[in-house]
Formats: sequence, C-alpha cells, structure tokens
Amino acid sequence: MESRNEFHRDTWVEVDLDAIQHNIQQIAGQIGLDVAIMAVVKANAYGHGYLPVARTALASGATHLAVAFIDEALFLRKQGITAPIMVLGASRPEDAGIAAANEIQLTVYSKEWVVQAVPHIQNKPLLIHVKCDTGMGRIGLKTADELREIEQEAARHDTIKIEGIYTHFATADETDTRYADEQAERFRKLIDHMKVKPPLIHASNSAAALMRRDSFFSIIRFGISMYGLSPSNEIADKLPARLTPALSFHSTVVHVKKVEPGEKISYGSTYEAAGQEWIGTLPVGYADGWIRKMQGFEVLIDGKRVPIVGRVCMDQCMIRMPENYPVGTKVTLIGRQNGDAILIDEVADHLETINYEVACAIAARVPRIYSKKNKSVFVLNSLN
Ligand code: PMH
Repeated sequence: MESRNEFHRDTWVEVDLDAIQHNIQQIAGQIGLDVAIMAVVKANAYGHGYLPVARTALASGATHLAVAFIDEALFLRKQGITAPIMVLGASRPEDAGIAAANEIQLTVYSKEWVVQAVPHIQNKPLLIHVKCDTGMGRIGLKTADELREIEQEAARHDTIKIEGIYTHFATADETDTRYADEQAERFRKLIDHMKVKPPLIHASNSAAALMRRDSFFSIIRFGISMYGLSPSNEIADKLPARLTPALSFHSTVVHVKKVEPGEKISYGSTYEAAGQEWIGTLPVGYADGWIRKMQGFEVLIDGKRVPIVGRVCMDQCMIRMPENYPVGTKVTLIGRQNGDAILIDEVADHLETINYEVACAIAARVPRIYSKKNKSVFVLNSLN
C-alpha cells in the first residue's frame, strides 16, 4: 500500500481497519443482501483518514462513497478511487462540469440549479441525487411540484441523469420514533410522485439503518457506526449490531518531574500540587483536537486512570502520575489499556458534545497508524 512515512512525535492515532470491516459486515447482516451500502467518508472519514477507510469500506462490501464537498471527492479520485462517489452537500452549478468529468454524483434540489448547470457539462453526463427536505430543515426540496419541475428539466437534457432521490432523518437516533416516522411518510409520498423511479432511493444514516427496517430503501448511508460508534447515547444499548470502535488515540510521557507541595502547573497556574507529586508531560494539546476543556479529565497510563492537571496547552499537557513512570511510557487518551478503556463517548460526555465531533476534531497533524489483522500496515502523516 502507501509508502511508509516516518513521523517524529510521540502522539498518534491508531485506526483498526479490521474493525471497519467488521462494522460493515455487521450492518450488511442487518439490512440484507438487497440493500447496498454507501460508506460516508466525509471530513477525513470522521477523522479516521479518507483513503484507508474508503479502500477498506469498498473491500468490505460498500459499493458507494459519500462526501460533503466536491473537493473531497476529487481528492479520492486523484488517489485512484474509481467507485461511485456522491456529494451530500450543496455544490455550485458552475462545478457541474468538473463533477461530471470525474464521475462525481451531486446533490440537487432545484430546477434552477439544473438549468444553470447544464451549460457547464461537456462529454460525460452528470448523475444527480434529488434531495428532499422531509423535516431536517437543512437542504432539499419540499413539494411534489418542485420534484416534478426537476424531473421535467432533467428529462430535457441528455447530460443530466437522476441517479437517486434521498432524504435525511433529524431524529433517527432517538427512541421516540414519531418525528422520523413522519419524515419517512413524507419521503414515501414524494417518491410516489416520481414518474420514473431512479436506481437509488435512500434515507438511512447509521441510526436509521440500525433501528428502522422500513427505511432501508435501496441503499443506506453508513457513517458513524462504520467507525464502530453509536449514533447517540440514547440508543447505544439498543443497537442490534455489535460494533467495534476503530480509532484509538495515544501519546507518550516525554518529561517527568517530582513537584513539591504548592508548585504550580501550566498557564494561569490553575493547578497547585497538594503534596509531593509526580507530574508527566505529554506532547499533545489543543492544536491536536485535545482541547482545553479536557483539563480535569483522565488518561490511561499503565492501565490506570490518572488526571490531566493544569491547563491544556497548544501542543502539550500535564498529567499527575501515581508513581515515577519513565519517559517513554505510553499513555492512552482514547482506547484500551490492560483492563480499562476510555471510550470516545466518555470524552464526548466530558466535553458536552457527541462522539462524531471528538473524532472529527483530531487534527490532521496527528499521524495515523493503520492496522490490519493486528499488523501495522502503514502510517499516514498529513505533514508529509
Ligand atoms: N447522510 C447525510 C446526508 C449526512 O449528513 C450524514 C452525516 C450521514 C448520511 C451519515 O450519518 P451517520 O454518521 O449518523 O451514519 N452527517 C452529519 C452531520 O452533518 N453532522 O453530523 C453528522
């Protein structure tokens, strides 16, 4: 695969590609053979790395990829990905030509967009997915009239083909299904109005794919749970599949000191040693996505939980250690050590956010190490 890039810092992310394969196999077992899987790899594959995740997903049964923007799709094409890629976000009509030339499928939700896009398309046709806003309130058309207008306009041009129609749930990750039921019903009604049903009809994100059998249609858009994470805390213990988190986050003690009672640690001197304490310094900070709010949370060292003390700096933070662990000792920020584990959900709870945001926030400068069948296969360092 990729050439083995070196990196020179003691903080890294590990991505277990077998876990991604396992999670895709789990969902494939749930949805059955007649439903396809679109792997959602936007935002650097939720922080896991575009290319290794895209390749693993395609090798594990996904047939399509989804990203948010054309630039992400172009990046995948440049790296040699030939599978169908769709863009979930809004694109400019002027970019219809470059999308078509690169076989990138776009999201469309107005007739005007089609009219403006057509002059930009040259040889290859543009495949579009019509987005319906059934209650998410983000992008999409709402009425059968708007849908008919797009269908009619697309039918007038050989260069535009409606490949799909889709919607997105706002509350599929909640146990109360009423709002999602309404969305599904609105979506079904809109599909009924279509003169010609397109090849792909889709609605399910991970939560709907896991929790709503009525919403599979022809393909699901599988994001967060491909990475082994629950779409929400609310449904975490109700999931029908056994998911394995793919990402872990590690650092290393790079400096150790014994401090005396009253000595202060880090900016603002917010932490004061209560007694004689062993303080370790880690080369990870808020510029890596390990944000200042992590102060007061814990990390694992030697299988034990220890507190982060003092303010988190841009590139470093400090921990209080129960004993004199030597420089070079591995520290786990997210993941397992011996019997204990710090789950990404726990970090998200501490930060009053969701697991999606924690994964996406791990900065590009943190090297990613990929493993397959327990072997390290390659290192991706965005700085190379
Ligand atoms: N489809 C669309 C249109 C999406 O925006 C997303 C995720 C997915 C599918 C995949 O969802 P999942 O990761 O829950 O499986 N989009 C976002 C978002 O915009 N904010 O958080 C997740």
